[in-house]
Amino acid sequence: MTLLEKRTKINTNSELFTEELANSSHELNFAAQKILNQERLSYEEGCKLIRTQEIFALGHLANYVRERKAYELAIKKGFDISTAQKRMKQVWWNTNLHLNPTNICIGSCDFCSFARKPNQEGAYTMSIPEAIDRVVLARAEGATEVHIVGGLNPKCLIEYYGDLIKAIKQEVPDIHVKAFTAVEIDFFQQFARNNNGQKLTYEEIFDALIAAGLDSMPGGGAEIFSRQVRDEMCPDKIDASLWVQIHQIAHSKGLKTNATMLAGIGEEPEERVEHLDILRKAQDESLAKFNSGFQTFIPLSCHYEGNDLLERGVKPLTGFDQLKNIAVSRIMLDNFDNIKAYWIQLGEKMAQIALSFGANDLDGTVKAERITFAAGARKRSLAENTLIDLIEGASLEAIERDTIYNPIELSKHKIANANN
Ligand code: V47
Repeated sequence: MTLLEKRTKINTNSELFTEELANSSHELNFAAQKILNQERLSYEEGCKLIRTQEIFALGHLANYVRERKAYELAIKKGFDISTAQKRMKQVWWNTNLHLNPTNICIGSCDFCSFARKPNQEGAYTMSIPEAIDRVVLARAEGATEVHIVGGLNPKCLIEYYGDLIKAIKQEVPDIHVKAFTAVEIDFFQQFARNNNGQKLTYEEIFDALIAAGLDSMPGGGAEIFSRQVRDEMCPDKIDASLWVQIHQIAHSKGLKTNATMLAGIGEEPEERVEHLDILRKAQDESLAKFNSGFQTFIPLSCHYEGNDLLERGVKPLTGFDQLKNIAVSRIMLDNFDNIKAYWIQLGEKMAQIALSFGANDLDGTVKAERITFAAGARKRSLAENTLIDLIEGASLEAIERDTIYNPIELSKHKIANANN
């Protein structure tokens, strides 16, 4: 019996298309064959995918991978076949608040329009009570997650953030705190000292933050791992190996984390595949060693207001590029359960189309996004019903989730609204 014959059939149109492609002379037949055989695509094969203009074929392949992943995850979790079949149609979203407590940053990332120097106009730092008010309000409106990231501000270190998280958990104990990029963790570590004046290790930083109430980590700060692009765009930023190391320390502590890739900052398409390859290896290691790992990959698209990247000749991503980034990441990252179409950066309509190109998550209501807004995004929040309509408009089923991908049947705020 060949591998192809042994494979569980999921009987969808995308599977049928993949089988036809595998048996054809189409330029992507190699990918279809490997996907059907559940074999991993190599870096070189990923490069062929990212360079293809065969967008429909790529989309079908990625959609098939998304469906099969959902099916297999459901079976692995002990659900029956009919539930697994339903899961193939489901797309996740959540009710979340983005909280950016400070935009003061000593970093110098050329693409960032959010950061301000301490005395620059528009520089801000929230007091803890001000930040708490925002979280309390968001919770009352149904948020189940607060996503906290900020600038590298020497006045906002582990003491400030430890107090902030503790206060959040005191006021709103049931909200999930997803906070701090690896870049911020590294920044805290540079300044943190114990009572004897000795530097804290990354492990100790995580222990302190987890004790304060940290629940998981977002995926920011990864940008593009390529050394050449980093040297040009964000030379001071931690490199790929330290970014990965910090996430793996988080995994060793049992935290789930996410991973991003910021495209459209002057990288070659092959450097995006290299980025995926690094993440795939890191995830293999984490899953083998720890009871945790990356949950979700989020391909980001650079925005250009307030930075000079376009003047410097950087080419913005096209719609094709954005869809290819979603599809190729879905195909290459075979050990990631979720691919997020971040509507803030893709726009609602492109994010909806991305759901047919391998994405299974739209992120959430977001409420008060500032980083992409500073760079020209025009919407920083979506109503729950709009998210649901986008998903249903793609003939998929919208499922509200918590941060660690448990479905939320009927959240408390909805019960409250229904009772009013
Ligand atoms: O780390 C900076 C990027 C990231 C720009 O983990 C820019 O669930 C576009 O990480 N244009 C923050 N992007 C966003 C982020 C994120 C978003 C949604 C979900 C999750 C998650 C994480 O935004 C930064 C940086 O890579 N960024 N400047 C810009 N001009």
